[in-house]
Amino acid sequence: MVALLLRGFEPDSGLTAIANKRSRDVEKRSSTDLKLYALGPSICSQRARLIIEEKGLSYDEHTVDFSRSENLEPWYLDINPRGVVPSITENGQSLFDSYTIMLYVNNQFIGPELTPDDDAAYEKMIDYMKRADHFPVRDFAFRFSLQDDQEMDDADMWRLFMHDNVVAAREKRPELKHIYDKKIEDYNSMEKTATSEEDMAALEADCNKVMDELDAALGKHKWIVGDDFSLADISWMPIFTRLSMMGIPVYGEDMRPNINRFILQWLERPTWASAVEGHYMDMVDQMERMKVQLGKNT
Ligand SMILES: N[C@@H](CCC(=O)N[C@@H](CS)C(=O)NCC(=O)O)C(=O)O
Repeated sequence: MVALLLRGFEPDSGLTAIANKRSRDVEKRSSTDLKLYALGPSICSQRARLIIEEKGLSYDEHTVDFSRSENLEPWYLDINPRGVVPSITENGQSLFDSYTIMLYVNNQFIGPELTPDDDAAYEKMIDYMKRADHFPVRDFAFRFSLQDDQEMDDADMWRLFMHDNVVAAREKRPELKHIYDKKIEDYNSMEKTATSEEDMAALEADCNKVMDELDAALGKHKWIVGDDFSLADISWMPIFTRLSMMGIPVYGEDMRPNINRFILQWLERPTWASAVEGHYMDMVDQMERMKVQLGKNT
């Protein structure tokens, strides 16, 4: 029934073009029926939830149940043809990709302005957002999960589980093979990178370089591109914290102290509790179901 109701959304129907406009050139309005499709603490979901909440907008959230392959169902692929989170829908239109969602929500709606007016600062913000978007957190997560001496191997289980589910979906709906095949290819490439010493050393070097750059930027002003909070800050915070949670610390009192201060500033923002911390447990049931399916009952 839900599938029938949602069919007809037009993914990306011109909204990306609006997202890419400068905020000052877009007339602001209030939101009406904004809906977020997300998965708890996933980095990209955090970004989409954070922009909506930082703007002070009301919204409904639907937790996409990956453990039941909801992301692979036709109704969700109508909204997000990549079968990933996050996506937003409003008034019969949908938009995906956290980078685009952040720009769009900031541009469209009444609320605090989260992009700098100054052209040079704006370009810098876009550059930092794109680099955050391409940052290979997944590869670090899978690499970490492959180490023998750590217990939290959830990331690799997650990859295997997702892979199996896409294969099953492809058998069930061969007409969507073109979408499922791309996902299978993606999961396979992830495994290759995580098991290659060379690839991981290169990723680590890139990671250190960008972290040093961000620490230096934060040594000059309160937030990443200036003294005002911006979309660049929303883009990077989930990466800093996720790497730390995975045992790859990139900041601390004695290590990149400016990023450390940035995180302490973040903890003061009300959206930390509502859009980040409050969603850490959203995946517990899904992880349990995944372990049962993989025969790894705890
Ligand atoms: N560039 C996209 C990436 C979306 C993405 O990969 N989302 C992850 C969660 S952070 C996901 O849904 N992964 C599941 C999968 O790869 O099948 C964005 O920023 O929205």
